[in-house]
Amino acid sequence: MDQATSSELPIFAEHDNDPRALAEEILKSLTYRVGKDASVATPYDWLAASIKVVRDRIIERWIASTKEAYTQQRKRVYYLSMEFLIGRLMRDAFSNLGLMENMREALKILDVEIDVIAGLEPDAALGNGGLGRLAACFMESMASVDLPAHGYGIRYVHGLFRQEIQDGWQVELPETWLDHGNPWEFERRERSVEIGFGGTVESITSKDGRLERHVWRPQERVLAVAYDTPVVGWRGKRVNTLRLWSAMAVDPILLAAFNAGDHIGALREANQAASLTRVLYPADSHQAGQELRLRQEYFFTAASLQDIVQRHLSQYGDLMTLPDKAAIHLNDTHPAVAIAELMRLLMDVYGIDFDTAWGLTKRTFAYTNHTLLPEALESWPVPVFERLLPRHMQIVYAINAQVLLEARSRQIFDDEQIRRISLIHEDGDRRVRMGNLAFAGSHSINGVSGLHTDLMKQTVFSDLNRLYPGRINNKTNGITPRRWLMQCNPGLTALAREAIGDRFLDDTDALKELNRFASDPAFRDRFAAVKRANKERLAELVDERLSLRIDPSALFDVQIKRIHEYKRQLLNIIEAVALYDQIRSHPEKDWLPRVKFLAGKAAPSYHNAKLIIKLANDVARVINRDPSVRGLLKLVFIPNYSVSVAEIMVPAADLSEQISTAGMEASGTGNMKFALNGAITIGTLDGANVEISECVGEDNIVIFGLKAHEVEETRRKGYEPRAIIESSPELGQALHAISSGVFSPDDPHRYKALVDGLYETDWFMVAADFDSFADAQRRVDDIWRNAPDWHAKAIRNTANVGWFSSDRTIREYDRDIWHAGL
Ligand code: B1N
Repeated sequence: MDQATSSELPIFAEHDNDPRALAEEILKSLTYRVGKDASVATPYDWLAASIKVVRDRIIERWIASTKEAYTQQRKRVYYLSMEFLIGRLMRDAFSNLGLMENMREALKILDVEIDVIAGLEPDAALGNGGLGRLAACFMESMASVDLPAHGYGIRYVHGLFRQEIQDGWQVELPETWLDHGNPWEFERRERSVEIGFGGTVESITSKDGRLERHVWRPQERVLAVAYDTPVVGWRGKRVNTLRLWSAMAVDPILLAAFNAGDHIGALREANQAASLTRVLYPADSHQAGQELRLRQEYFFTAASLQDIVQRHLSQYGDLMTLPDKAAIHLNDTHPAVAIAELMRLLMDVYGIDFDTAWGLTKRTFAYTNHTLLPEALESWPVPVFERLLPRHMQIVYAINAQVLLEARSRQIFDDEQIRRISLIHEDGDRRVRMGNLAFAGSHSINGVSGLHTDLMKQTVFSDLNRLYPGRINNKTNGITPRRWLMQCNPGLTALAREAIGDRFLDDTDALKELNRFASDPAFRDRFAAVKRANKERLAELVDERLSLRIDPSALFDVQIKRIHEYKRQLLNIIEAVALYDQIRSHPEKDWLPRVKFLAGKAAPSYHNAKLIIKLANDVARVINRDPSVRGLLKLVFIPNYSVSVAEIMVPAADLSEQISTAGMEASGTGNMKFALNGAITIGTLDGANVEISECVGEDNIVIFGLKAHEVEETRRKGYEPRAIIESSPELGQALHAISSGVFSPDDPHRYKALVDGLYETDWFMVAADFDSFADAQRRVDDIWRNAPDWHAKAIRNTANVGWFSSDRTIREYDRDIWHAGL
């Protein structure tokens, strides 16, 4: 048998996992839990019935894991994140429990095709991009390495919008992932907690006039209801909990109003409360800024903290041991108000003095920074913060007083530096700086790649790093190899198992043993055949969705990620236009067939990002229809990019485009997924590309462009993109074609402002890197021309990126930050 047999994996003895027994169980589940007869069951019913069968096995382990953490008095990790981009869960559960092949057979007995029902499961898209997907990979890894952990977040009714492309433009439609119910979640009404907003703060003084306590009297209250989803680790070792909060009115209906005949009015408040968790903000790496967002942040943070404190007290009875038994991790600053909230609970509810509370808080919290982009650094206007969270505002001032006192007493900071350390930004409007709050209240602050962490120390946090040295550390991101190799690429997984055995399934570093096969022609052929099959599957998807035929033997060049100017999809498209020009002017040259794939969503309010999507579609329409290109170049924009789409595109890629302006992409994680699946990277020395290059070796990656310090220097000296464009005929011609309407004859000026922006400002240095990028692409062509060499390099990519497993990342977090005892 190709796949792991069930006997290799620890499955509960009381369950019979033989396909026949499973088939019977699915049928029973269909009857008694879905309430349908097989003769009328829809594919959705079969999906629900199958999930419930595997869910039973998960629940038992879930209970056992929870008990184990309790009885062993283990320290728990609490991962607070505004986003969890989990995707589909059924395949993950089958695969991690070693049930994949048996479930496939069981369903076959019932005349149900597993791939058909698996395709119906909605993607839980409760996140925008890398940050949310990282949280999902971490949840899976924490369970896999046997770390007791709880994820806390928001149960958005509408996850990230569905993208349609209409006439080449992005159109956003609401995502309705809960339409058919969600068999993975368990509502826990008994864990509901009340969350307050607004109101006033009362100072209670004792008879002798001493200030005793502050009491916050919120004006509004909303109920936070917990929904739990089990998270199964590899081989079902441990099952952890993802607890997502949903908002509900404290009073579902205002009886007085209802009885007075105002039936609609009686429901208004309930509707308002529930709207709090209705929708995910669709801005990636950009501060949303609206009050509703701050409400969401406080809502889920406060609910989670009440839950954590309550769990700790019921087990240990004393909050002095909180830092020994709980590590609370802030996934960026979105939950950073947690620091003020824990201080409030400790002081106002449990009567602990400020200094003791501050010590406990710092020992409990750790914070990960995910971006240095100024527009993404969160800060809230003091008036908004104060109105919504009056007590927290006082606490932030008290913390700030403490921090500034420490800074002044060090006598190494001038006034400007003190101003930068302050939690309150004071020029113009006064704002609460959430990054500074998170830094001050945490014992550990980490970046997500080596380069990013260095830049953090040199830029946004340089003063705080001098004040509190040693807090900043690096934890290079990772990806779960279960979803991003074993599940999405069963062909490559089977081939690797045959070649090097099963050790890599538990330890991705063992993939290194594949290195010796890079020079083995028979193995290369088989590796190439796996890639070919994956490319055929993607070609089918393109044909189905876009009615476009593409040749699976062409080089598949893939750039999939959020659309953002710093990620430079524009550089890629301009290069495609230049190549198109070249092919037409030199038809005699030995061009290689290439298909360029783009996919990704733009924030609905991000004008240039949406224009770049339109440009991609405009250019695609012209190139794909032009007979003079003879099919040598195709451009495909795949709509509605999602985790599930990535699971098909990543294994099918030959070339991975990681071309951000150096210094701007904190890490990237798509870069790791592609390399693991045997794509060669064309990229800048940005984020984790630097470390990928170190792991695979510079012969197995194509690096181009300015380095981070060069970008900095170029800007400092005064960057002049116009001069660069004028000295590069290829770039000049391509830009001229775009701005003069060659690709937009219906609206010739559509791209004029976009192109003018490149001549005048070009903040992301597209022009500066263009020639270097185009040269790098021709180097790619040269490697591609030599197929055995290409495949050898591709194999070396898979073999040498095992280090990017999120299991490794999580072990480092535990070793250096959480100390939960792995
Ligand atoms: O986090 C990923 C990194 O791999 C990416 O390089 C980084 O861009 C991404 C505000 C963000 N940084 N900041 C965000 C997301 C949503 C939001 O509302 C900021 N996302 C990243 C994982 O480390």
